[in-house]
Amino acid sequence: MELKNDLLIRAAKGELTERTPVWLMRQAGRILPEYKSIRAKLSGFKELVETPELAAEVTLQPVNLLGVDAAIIFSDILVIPEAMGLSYEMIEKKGPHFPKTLKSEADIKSLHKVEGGELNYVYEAIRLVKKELKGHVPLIGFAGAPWTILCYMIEGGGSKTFSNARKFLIQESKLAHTVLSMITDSTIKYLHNQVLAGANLIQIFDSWAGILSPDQYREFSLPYIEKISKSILDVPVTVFAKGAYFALKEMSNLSCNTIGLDWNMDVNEARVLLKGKTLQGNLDPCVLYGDRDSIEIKTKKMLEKFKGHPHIANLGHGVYPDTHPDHVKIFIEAVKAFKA
Ligand code: 1CP
Repeated sequence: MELKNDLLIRAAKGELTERTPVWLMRQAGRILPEYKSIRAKLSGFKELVETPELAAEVTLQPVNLLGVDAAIIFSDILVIPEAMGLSYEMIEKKGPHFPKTLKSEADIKSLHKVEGGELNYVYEAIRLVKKELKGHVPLIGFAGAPWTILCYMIEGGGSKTFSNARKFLIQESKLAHTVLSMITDSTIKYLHNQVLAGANLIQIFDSWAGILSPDQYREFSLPYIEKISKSILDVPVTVFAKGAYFALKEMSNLSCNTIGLDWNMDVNEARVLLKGKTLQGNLDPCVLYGDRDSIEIKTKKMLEKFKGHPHIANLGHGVYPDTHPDHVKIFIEAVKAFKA
């Protein structure tokens, strides 16, 4: 079906659009009372992710309630390790926990590559969302970058330093490459199926890019992101590598259309280093804790920095859970009012 609002797709393809498209990372869930009330009736986060009708419903909420220019499918990057044989639990107020983690070669031998069918609930949710959207706005599909997924498979949950995952790169670099390749092949299959189900754009989240050294990033992350990006031919691809300022120049060679910038990144520098790429971002999510005037002023200031360069407005990372939805709306409306 043809898209009625295709600003995101045109901007991703390098067009200077008549106004800047806007959406927020982590816009589905977390901040909306309407999400919280659905969530409260369920056994937990996983029930929501694995029930296509419910996942579809919360995917549509920010489109209808906030007026963003894209939907992003409600899921998690951790469905990939689960489909490979490492299941996760989502502990209330704490985050993900993997009862079994990767420690040895035997653990890795017990993993399997994703064939596709394991994640049918995601594809079904995508089909339902597409049906409901009726081409109103595009739908973004996503996955974690292999390095970020490996972090959780080794660490078993969130961490400030992911030092066990980084230790693994030092002590077991060969095994690390074996797992990274398996995650890459699984992710390719997964993302191809998301596109077949109707995803209009794919974003790859490398949330833990910034904890690697430039040499490690070049060895353990970029080649796998490139393999995934190169395999997606039918829709634009966005790569968001949090904290990877040191790699922006190399990222200009990735087979993707858009690079996401976090709020620490220098926009002027990124514009030069990433000439051929659309840029996405990069308002500090904390700006949304300010009052109306300060949100409007800072959003406008951010937009000015991208003027004349293909741009998709977003925050520099996911919206924080305690952000007031009205403040998110002020941000969205400020972008829509800006003369690009
Ligand atoms: O807009 C959306 O919220 C869409 C759905 C979405 C996305 C894109 C969720 C739902 N998770 C993600 C991606 C994701 N998950 C990332 C990459 C993006 C980023 O860096 O923000 C990462 C690192 C995760 C892993 C994860 N899932 C964490 C972080 C753990 C840590 O400390 O390292 C947590 C807390 C989750 C749980 C989760 N996923 C999504 C939601 C709404 C939640 C909160 C749980 C709940 O509602 O009960």
